[in-house]
Parts: sequence; C-alpha cells; structure tokens
Amino acid sequence: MDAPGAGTLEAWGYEPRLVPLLAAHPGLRPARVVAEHAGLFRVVMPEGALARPTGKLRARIDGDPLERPVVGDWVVMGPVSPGGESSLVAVLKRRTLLVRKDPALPQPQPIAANVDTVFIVAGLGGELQPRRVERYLAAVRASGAEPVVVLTKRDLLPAGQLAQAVAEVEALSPGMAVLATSALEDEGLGVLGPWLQPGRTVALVGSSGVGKSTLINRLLGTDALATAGLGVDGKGRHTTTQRHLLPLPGRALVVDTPGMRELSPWDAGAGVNEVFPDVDALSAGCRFNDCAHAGEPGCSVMAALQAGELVQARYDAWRKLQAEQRQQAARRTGGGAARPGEPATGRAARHGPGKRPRK
Ligand SMILES: Nc1nc2c(ncn2[C@@H]2O[C@H](COP(=O)(O)OP(=O)(O)O)[C@@H](O)[C@H]2O)c(=O)[nH]1
Ligand SMILES: [Mg+2]
Ligand SMILES: [Zn+2]
Repeated sequence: MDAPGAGTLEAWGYEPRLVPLLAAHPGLRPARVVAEHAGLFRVVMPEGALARPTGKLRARIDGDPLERPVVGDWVVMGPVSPGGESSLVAVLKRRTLLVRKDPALPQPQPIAANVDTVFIVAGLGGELQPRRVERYLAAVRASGAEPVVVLTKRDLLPAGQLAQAVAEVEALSPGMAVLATSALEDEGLGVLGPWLQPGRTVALVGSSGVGKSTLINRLLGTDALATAGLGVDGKGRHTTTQRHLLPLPGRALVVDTPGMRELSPWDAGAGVNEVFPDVDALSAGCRFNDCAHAGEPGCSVMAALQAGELVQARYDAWRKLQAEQRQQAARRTGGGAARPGEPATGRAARHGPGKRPRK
C-alpha cells in the first residue's frame, strides 16, 4: 500500500533516537514491523520483506514474551536469503509499548509498539460502556502513548444527547481528548487531524463492531480494510483478524487491531492510579497510609462512596483493576497468591506491608 513518499524510512515514522541504537549493529539495516503471519514478520525497510527471527532472538522471546516483535516495532534485519526471506536479528528499544494480559496465559502480550497515540474507539449507538473505556485507559496510560477517546456513530445518537455522552467519557480522565465522529456521514473526521501528523503512529483499539475499520477506510479514502458492513463474513462481527500498520495518505501511520472482547491491562498499576485520580486523591485522607479502601476504619474513599461523591460502579471498577494488578504482581515476583484487599501497586506497594497509622 503506497502513500506519498512511502519509499523512505521517514515515511514509516523513522525517528532520530534510533540512529545510536542502530550503531550497535554495524552493517545491518533497520526496518519496521507492519504485520505478523504465524511467527513470520512482514517488515518494511522501506521495501517489503518477510522476516524470521534468528535462533538467538527466538531464545529471548521464549524467556520473555515482551521480547517478541510486534506491529510498530523497529527491528534490525540480517541479510536476505535467495528465497527472499530475511532474518530478524533484534528489536530496537521501544518508545512506547501497549501491552495486555495474554487472554490464555498468565503473562503479558505486546499489542503495538512505538505508538504515539491510542484511539480508544467506542460507539455511540447505545453500546457506550464507561467501565470498558476505563480498562483500555489504564492500559494506554501504562503504555506511554497518549489516550484519545474517539466516539463513533454519532449519527445514531439523537441530537441533544451528544454533549452528555462526551461529558460522561471526559469525566473518566480529566484533560483527555474525547472526540465524536461519524464515519458514515463523513462528518467530524477533521477533528482527528492533530493526532495524524506525518510520521506519527496511531493505534485503534476497541471492541469488535465499534467502527475501527470503517474509520480507517475513511481516512485511507479506500475500502482497503474489510468491515462488517461490507459483509465479509455476513455476520457483522470479527472481520479484522490481524493487526497491521498502514500509511495514511496524509502520511500518518495507523495500526488496526482485531476487536478485543477483553482487555486486561498488564503491569499497569501506575496506569490505574492515573485513570482514578479521584480515588488516589481521596486515599490521602485515609487514616492508614496503606489503606485498601475495603472497610478499614477512617477510610476517606468509603466515606466518599457513602456520601455519594464517588460512584459505586466506578469504585467497583477500580477494585477490579487493582485486584488484577495485585495478582499479576504476585505472579511476577513469585510471591504466590496476594492477600485479599491489599493492593500490590500504588500506595501500599510504596509503603511496604503492614497497616500503619498515618501519624
Ligand atoms: N451508523 C454508523 N455505523 C457505523 C459507523 N461506523 C461504522 N459503522 C458500522 O458499524 C459496523 C462495524 O464496523 P467495523 O468498521 O467493521 O467495526 P470494527 O470491528 O471496529 O472494525 C459496520 O456495519 C459499519 O458500517 C458510523 O459512524 N455510523
Ligand atoms: Mg475491524
Ligand atoms: Zn481508604
């Protein structure tokens, strides 16, 4: 797929910070991963090639799933074989990395690397779920990329309800951009412009059916991606089966992802705190400096909950995310099962075990 100037590495988002990293691999060339096919990686350097990780890299991946190359990665390429297959020697240090918990295994799964912005895509056609947006947000905050919520299907929302829907999502994370679009009416895509500058990389995440592929097709100006509306499987679901990186005509780069029914953030304790600054701020008033906000005396979070200043559903979402992060941390440190009601991330982790009065 060609964009204007697609024949240069810069057109694929090549960054000056990579030059010294590459110097550690004399004589080898950089390339960017644009797709994965069963253990082989499609790269651009800038011409396309299919690359297989070397034995050494495969051993590293076996030791740590986060070492696995992923769409958006800058990698180092060995020589091309006569059959046209290249060897993938190393993954260059990532600027950002979006990770989730592997749905099948108690380990992390990288989703996209070196992404500047993650568009968290949610539909306005009745299926808007703030709790799901919160979970994506925690993962994006932990990735280092900027989260932007893109609400699609604005055409399906009765006029007059838009401001309230936008405000509800904005309240999830103060200062975060929340944009409303309609791909079908071709209205409002201009609002995405600031995040689609040349050389910038944007990844779209969100449940299946919210309109990610439709949105990308609009931005591409073609129907390059299969969408549910085009009836590839006729059922309106799961039409995107692969992650891939595409250049847009305006020279930004975009990562489409298959709809993720579940996204459990991985190692995202700090991300959770950022998504719940209200809970974090309240906890400063708790009697115990390692209060788990689960029934301890003198708990400001519980007090806010009872006073109706903190919404129960939001508190529950915070508890669930905290519990998941605690379990993951226990596995990472080999510490066995975490004690219930005691977050392993955030305040308690910083202050060590045991309940200590604040003063
Ligand atoms: N009414 C309306 N439908 C949309 C809009 N965007 C996407 N759709 C429809 O939503 C369905 C799912 O879209 P698709 O792009 O495949 O979703 P994806 O799974 O997130 O990639 C298709 O039937 C689209 O035509 C929109 O802005 N308005
Ligand atoms: Mg899709
Ligand atoms: Zn508390």
